[in-house]
Formats: sequence, C-alpha cells, structure tokens
Amino acid sequence: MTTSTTPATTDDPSQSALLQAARGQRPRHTPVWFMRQAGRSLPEYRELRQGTNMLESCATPDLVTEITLQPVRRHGVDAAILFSDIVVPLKAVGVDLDIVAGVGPVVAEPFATRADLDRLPDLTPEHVPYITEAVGALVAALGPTPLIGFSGAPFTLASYLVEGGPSKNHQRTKAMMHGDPELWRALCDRLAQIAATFLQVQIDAGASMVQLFDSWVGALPRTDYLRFVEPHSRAVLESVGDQVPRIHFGVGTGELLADMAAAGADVIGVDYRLSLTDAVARTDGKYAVQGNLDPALLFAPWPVIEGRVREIVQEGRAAPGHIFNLGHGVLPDTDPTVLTRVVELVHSLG
Ligand code: 1CP
Repeated sequence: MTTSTTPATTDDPSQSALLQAARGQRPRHTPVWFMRQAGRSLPEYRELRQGTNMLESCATPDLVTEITLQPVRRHGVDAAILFSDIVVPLKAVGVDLDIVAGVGPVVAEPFATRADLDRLPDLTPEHVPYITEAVGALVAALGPTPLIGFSGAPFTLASYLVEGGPSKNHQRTKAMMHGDPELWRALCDRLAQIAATFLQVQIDAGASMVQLFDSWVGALPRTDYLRFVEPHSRAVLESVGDQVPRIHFGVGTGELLADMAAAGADVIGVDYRLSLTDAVARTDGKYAVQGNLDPALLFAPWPVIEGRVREIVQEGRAAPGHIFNLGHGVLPDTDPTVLTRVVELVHSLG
C-alpha cells in the first residue's frame, strides 16, 4: 500500500485568480467575467436555445452545462456563472410564472395579500434536482475555473411577484412595503429562505462563489433599504457565511453601497454609474470590488473601450481585491469578439 498524499493539483478553483481577488489577495492578473456572459450575444447560444423556452432550458442539465461553458471557451473568462435565472426557484416551488422572450419574468397572478403567501412554500433541494446535477457536471468539466452560483435577493424577487413582471417604478412593491409592512416582512422572510436554500444547493454541488443579485434595489432611498430590505438580504448572506465568497450587486446602488457591503458581502458589485475609486472610498477600502465597465460602451470604437478598461483596472488597484466585470449585464447585440478582446486586455495589464 502506498501512503496517500494529496497531490499538488492545479485543478483547484480555490487557487484561481477570481477566488484570490475575492479574498483580498493579489492574483497574477485581474480576474474578469461578465454578467450575462451566456446569452444572446453568442451565436452558439442562440443556436442551442432554438425551440426550447427559457425555463425549460434552465431545467435541462445538459443544456445548462453547455450554455454555461460556451463563454468560458470562447472568451477565456476567469469564471463561469451558472446558466439559470433568479425566478427559477420561484417556479420550482410552484409559482405560476414564465419568462417571456423580450420581456422577462411574468407572474400569472401577482402577489397582493397574505393569502398569496400560501403559493410560496419553502424551497427544498428536492425542488431543484436539475440544479444539483448541472452544477456537479459543470464543476467536473470546468476543472480549475471557478463556477459562480447566484440567487435573486428578496427585494428584487418580491418586485417580480408583486408587480407581476418587469417594472420601472416598483409602485405596487413600494405600496405594499409601506402600506402593509407585516405582509412585506412575511413575504421577504419566505423569499430569504428560498434564496438561501437556492444558494446552498449550488454550494453543496460545488459552486466556488455566489452572487446575490438585488438588481432593482437602487430604486429605494437608504432609510427604506435599511428598514425593509437589509435584514432579509443579510439573512441570505449570513446563511452562506464563510463557506464561499459572496458578491452583492445591484444597479444604481451607489447610495446603498456601504450598507450592501456591510450586509454580509465579501465583494461589492459596482454598477457603471459610480467610479471604482468612489466605491472604494464609500466602503472604507474594506471590501473587494467587482465592476464596472458600462455595457453600452462596448458599442464604442475600440480605443474608447481600451482607455476605459485601463482606467478601471487602475482604479481597482486601490481596493483590497478587484474582479473586472461590466456595470450590468451584456447587452444582447454586443459583438462577442469585443468581449474576448476586453478579457485579453485585462489579462495583459497584470
Ligand atoms: O429567452 C431568453 O434568452 C431569455 C433571456 C434571459 C437570459 C439569458 C433571461 C430572462 N434570463 C437569462 C439568464 C440569466 N438571468 C442569467 C444567466 C447567467 C449569465 O449571467 O450568463 C442570470 C445571472 C440571470 C439573473 C437575472 N434574471 C437577474 C439578475 C441579473 C441582472 O441582470 O440584473 C434578473 C433581474 C433577471 C430577470 C430577468 N430574466 C430575464 C430577463 C430579460 C430579466 C430582466 C427583466 C427586467 O428587465 O426586469
């Protein structure tokens, strides 16, 4: 019998540039990935998705695996993000909703009363076996490249349930929050349980890091954020604890950044409206940052993009760690060759 020693493996995502940056260490190069890197900007994605609707795709492990791997192969990004959607766990517990092409999530019967909570039971791992299967297959296929798991945060999920679909003003959501704070709290408690379990399923299956998307919470003033939202997001982030690094992201959240970081993040996501320099100052230099190239700038001439990428990488050096990303998701018409060039440029800057 030979004594077994742990081989020094290069196949360990915990030693990746992404994880190092999230832990506040200095990797050899700035890691880079893109929100919505899988999706309509890729012709190979459009081909694969033909004839399968979004939610069906999300529940088919072979498709999820292939779609998740496409941008990693094509762009050489430093992370994969699971191909899924924030409403997948809501659908899994039985909420009647669909993802309508060109629109987004649409809920058949929007939530308005306490009785509606009966339509939102707790999530268990048995509700989402296809997530466990897809994450397991991905971790095996990705080797040293980390897989990022994700969930929607309670506020953003509640907004879809209460508005019934995408919303600009979130008026019904705000009306419930202020008009029936108890119902709001009960709804967000359930959503926090669902979000925490959805993340835990992905962590248990091998995800190396997670991102909590509170995409639309920038619609709130700080006092409302602290009173009505932060405790629920904190519950989700604290449930992850130190199992894997946690990214917390929202759009237009410059005024909430310090609170969102302190809610239990290791990495604070920064949208394109705030410079990384300001983001570092607002979070007292205590958190790694992720961001923040404006996705619309990818349509500008290359020298403009190059200049901005260089500035962002430079600004990121003031943070304890920096993960290069866009300030929000890749726009569907983006030329994917530009994304590849951005990855090459970020890596070349060390
Ligand atoms: O038919 C299609 O191709 C549907 C388009 C699409 C895709 C590709 C939707 C509908 N969701 C997704 C995938 C998706 N959603 C990912 C994949 C992983 C990756 O990044 O590559 C992720 C992380 C999400 C998460 C998501 N869904 C968020 C948070 C991220 C963000 O962009 O802020 C949100 C807000 C949603 C809701 C949603 N799902 C789909 C759309 C078009 C929307 C937004 C609708 C709106 O404007 O409110």
